[in-house]
Amino acid sequence: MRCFSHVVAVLPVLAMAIDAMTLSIDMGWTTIFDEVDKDTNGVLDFGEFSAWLPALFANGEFGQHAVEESKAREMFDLWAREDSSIDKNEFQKCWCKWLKTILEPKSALVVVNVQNDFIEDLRPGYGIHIPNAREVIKPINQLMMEANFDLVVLTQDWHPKGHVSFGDWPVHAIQGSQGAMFHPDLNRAIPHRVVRLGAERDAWSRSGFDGDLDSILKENGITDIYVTGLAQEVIAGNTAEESVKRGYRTVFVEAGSRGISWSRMEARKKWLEKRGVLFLSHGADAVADKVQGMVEGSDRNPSLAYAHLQTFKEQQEVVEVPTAKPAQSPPVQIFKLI
Ligand SMILES: [Ca+2]
Repeated sequence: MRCFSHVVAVLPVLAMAIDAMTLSIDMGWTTIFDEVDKDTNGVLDFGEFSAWLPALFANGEFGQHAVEESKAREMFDLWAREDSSIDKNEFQKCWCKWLKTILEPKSALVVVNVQNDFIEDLRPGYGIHIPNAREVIKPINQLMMEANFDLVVLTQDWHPKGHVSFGDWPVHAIQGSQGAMFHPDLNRAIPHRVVRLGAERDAWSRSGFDGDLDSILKENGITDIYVTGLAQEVIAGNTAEESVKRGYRTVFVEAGSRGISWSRMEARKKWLEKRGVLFLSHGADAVADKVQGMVEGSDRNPSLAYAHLQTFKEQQEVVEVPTAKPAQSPPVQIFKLI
């Protein structure tokens, strides 16, 4: 009862101090910890942690994303380790590895191969014509103009004659040819980087990461990647797969993508979703607005945060630390988060 009366005394202040509107990276982890620790006992229990999730996973200024209890529990357990509470050291780690990215992501738009040879029929027998591919240009231009990305990267297939892929695919994107150029309607007025793919005769261009995309993303401290472009189930899909595998929070923007085979696209989508890629299926008119909220950190999607958590789990190592008297004491296990 002593504890209860204490909570009642401080709750009105705490309730005002932390919500979706006020929560920001500028508060710092110690302030946030103190706000979430309602009973001021110096650790966060699951009740305190889950009560805070609606503010953390805000959907714009006034809404919130639903979080399944099992996933909330998984999020809590990873940082709490084995004692069912998160102390300050654990919360600091949670902050550095996970919360900072949720509150203030650094986002890159990766536009895959919006080139003439995938869209226009310039020369008989050349190019891989993707149905309705021209439709991707308008939403991609809107994304570039309206969502405030930290970085925009355009990938470009750039093959020499006799490229290794020409056995499996029609000849396309020959270096310097009109077919290899970006579509003339694609906006290139905003600052962007270009990553060329498959420029060596024997170099496959399976995904955007086969070029120097990864080093450009790392140079810019990118945490979140929005993949779009051509073709959905081939290089764009492979780029999303590689992105999530490398630990980036990965979003696939369907409005800016088209594919060759509907059934393969659907299968590819399901497969990528299982691996943590978040698909945005908003129409061309709504997608830039949606993405803008995510890029600026006011729309904080729990699916991305959950997928991000899975990469920590995969990286988690058990390090055996020898004790001073190994014969008498069992080794201490430290769970190390990379
Ligand atoms: Ca507490």
